[in-house]
Amino acid sequence: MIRPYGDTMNDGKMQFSFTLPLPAGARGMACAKALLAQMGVADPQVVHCEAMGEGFSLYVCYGVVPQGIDPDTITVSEVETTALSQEDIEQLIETRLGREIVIIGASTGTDAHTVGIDAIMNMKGYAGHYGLERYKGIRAYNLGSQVPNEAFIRTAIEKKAEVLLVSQTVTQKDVHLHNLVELVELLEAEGLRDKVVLICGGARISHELAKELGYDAGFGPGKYASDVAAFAVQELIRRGKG
Ligand code: B12
Repeated sequence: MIRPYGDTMNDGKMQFSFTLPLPAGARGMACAKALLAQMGVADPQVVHCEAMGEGFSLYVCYGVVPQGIDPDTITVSEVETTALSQEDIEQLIETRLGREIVIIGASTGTDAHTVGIDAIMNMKGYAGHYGLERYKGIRAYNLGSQVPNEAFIRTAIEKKAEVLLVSQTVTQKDVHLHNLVELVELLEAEGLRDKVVLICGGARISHELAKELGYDAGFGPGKYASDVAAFAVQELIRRGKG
């Protein structure tokens, strides 16, 4: 069994951060503490309280949780693919597919966040990892943000895209789920779903969620162009698209 680590191994110390619909002050701090106690957190402490606009306040608290976890009892769903470098991927495209592959990507629906999809696609890349536009053998089209699902599919057909990348950042009221599911339904209606490699990504996207929604893979924080390209290229090879 393992427990969270704060000062000493397995001491169970955790940090909590949340907002309450109360002005910053003594009542808010007391409520934050009481809430943690109700959650079974021992020795709750409010270490930071800050106003967040009128009538709202942010809290950072510490406390000790009694629970532990056995990592061996937890199943994890991860993209199962061999990690490859940009050079390995380019070589694989040349030798196994023997042609350029077309990839389109966008932040779809009402989502205006572009940094995630840019990180994966833009030539200059992100955190030292070049984006797909830089890869030999990949023709990448980044359609930007707030692209309606219908327009996304239209462009995919026009460009003969084999790999579709969807970025979803906003999760308020599960808008990302509705939007991602709608795209799958539209692709199915067009008879295209099985003809493309469909990948989604974003801060709250896991591979498990992506599979549940009908995607081939999902990528979250800490993933880069090479992770996506390695999966896409190996998936095309697996499907005999060489
Ligand atoms: C910058 C930003 C904005 C900018 C966006 C500008 C732009 N051009 O992108 C602006 C100001 C426009 C904005 C607006 C809003 N935002 Co905003 N925004 C952020 C912020 C600060 C950073 C997001 C970001 O750029 N992250 C960096 C990138 C690199 O990370 P990433 O997206 O996770 O991408 C990585 C992976 O997830 C993955 N990935 C991402 N996409 C894809 C796609 C594929 C195919 C693959 C394979 C991988 C992949 O790869 C990337 C690299 O590893 C976050 C808070 C935060 N610190 O995260 C809030 C945040 C995302 N925003 C939020 C909100 C609520 C909004 C607004 C609704 C606010 C409002 N009330 O108006 C609006 C929504 C507008 C809209 N219609 O979409 C919330 C979302 C909360 C939620 N539960 O949904 C956040 C978390 C802030 C918060 N704590 O409340 N926002």
